[in-house]
Amino acid sequence: KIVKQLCLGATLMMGMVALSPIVHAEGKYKDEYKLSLVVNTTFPWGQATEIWSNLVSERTQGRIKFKIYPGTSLVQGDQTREFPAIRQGIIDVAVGSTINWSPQIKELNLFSMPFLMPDYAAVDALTQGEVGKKIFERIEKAGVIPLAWGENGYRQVSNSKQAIRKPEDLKGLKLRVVGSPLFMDTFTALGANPVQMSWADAQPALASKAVDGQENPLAIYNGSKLYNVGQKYLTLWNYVNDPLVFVVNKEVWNSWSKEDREIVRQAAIDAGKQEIAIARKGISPGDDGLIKDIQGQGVEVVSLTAEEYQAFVKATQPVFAKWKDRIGADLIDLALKDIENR
Ligand code: X2X
Repeated sequence: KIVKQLCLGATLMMGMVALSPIVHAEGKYKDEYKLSLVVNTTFPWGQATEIWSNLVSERTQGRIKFKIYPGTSLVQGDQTREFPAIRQGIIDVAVGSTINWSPQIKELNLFSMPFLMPDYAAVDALTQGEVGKKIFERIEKAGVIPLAWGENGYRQVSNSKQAIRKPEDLKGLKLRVVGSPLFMDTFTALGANPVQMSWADAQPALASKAVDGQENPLAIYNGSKLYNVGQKYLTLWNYVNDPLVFVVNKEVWNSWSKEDREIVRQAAIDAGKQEIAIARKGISPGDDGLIKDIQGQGVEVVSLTAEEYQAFVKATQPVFAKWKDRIGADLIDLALKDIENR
C-alpha cells in the first residue's frame, strides 16, 4: 500500500512540474524585483522607472515585475550608497544618476565636469557614442549590468539671497551640493561655501534656511516647489548635466533567460528615449513653458550673456584640469573630440 501511495505521489509531482512554466521549475525568478529611485514617480526621472516597469511586465507577460522604492529608501536615503547596494543585491534594479554613482565609478564624474557639454547635441554625442560605451564597460567591470541612458538634466543654481550673474555673486553663499568631491571643488573655486548632503536632507535644510541655495534640474526645482522655501533667484547656466543609467544587478541578470534579458534591455532603451524627451520639455528657448511657470511663482530667472558665461568657464578651469587627470585624460580628450564633431 505504501509503495502504491509513493508512486501516486511521485506521479502527481511530475504532473505538477510538467504543468508549471519552466521559469518556476528552475526556481530562479523572484516574485518581484526591488527598483531603487532617488526622487518619486512625479518627476521625469521617476517616470523613467514607471515606463520601464510597465514595459517589462507587459512584454514578459508578468514573468518579471519591478517594485519601485522612491526616496532611495532601500539605502535609507543615502544616494551615495546606492551603487554598492546594487552590487550587493540589496537593490535588484535601478535608474540612477551618474552623480550618485561617481564615488564608486570615477569615470562617471565626466558628466559633472564644469561647462563640458554646451548643449543637448553634446550630451547625446557622449552618451550615445564611444564615451558612453566605455563608461558602460566600466560599470559592467564593477559588477553591475548597464542597459540604457536617460536624463536628469542640466543643473541650474538657485538661492534665497541674490541673483547670480557672475562668480562674485556666489561669494560666501552656503550651497547644498551632492555627495561628490568634484562639486565641492567647483563651488569652492567659484567662491561659494558648498556643503555636501543627501537630497533627503537638502529639502528640510533649504526650508529652515540652514543653507542658502542648491543646484538641480528645473524639473526637480519645480516639482519640489523650491520657490516656496525662499529659492527666489535661479540662474540658467547649464554648467553640468546628469544622465541617468538603467541597470540590473549581475546575479539577477544571469538568472533570467536570454529572451527575457533582451526584453528588459530593449524596454530600458525605449523608456530612456521617452524619458529624455519628457526631461527636455519646457526648458528651452521656443519651448519654455516650465520656465514661465517658475517665473509665475515670483522667481527671478537669470539667463547669462555669452560674456557672463565665459567668466564662469574661466573661474572653473583649474577644477577642470585637476579632474581631467583624476577621471582619465584619454576619456576626457575623447569626449572633447566627440563634442567638437557633434
Ligand atoms: O541629489 C540631487 O540633487 C539629485 C536628486 O539631483 C540627485 O540625485 C543627483
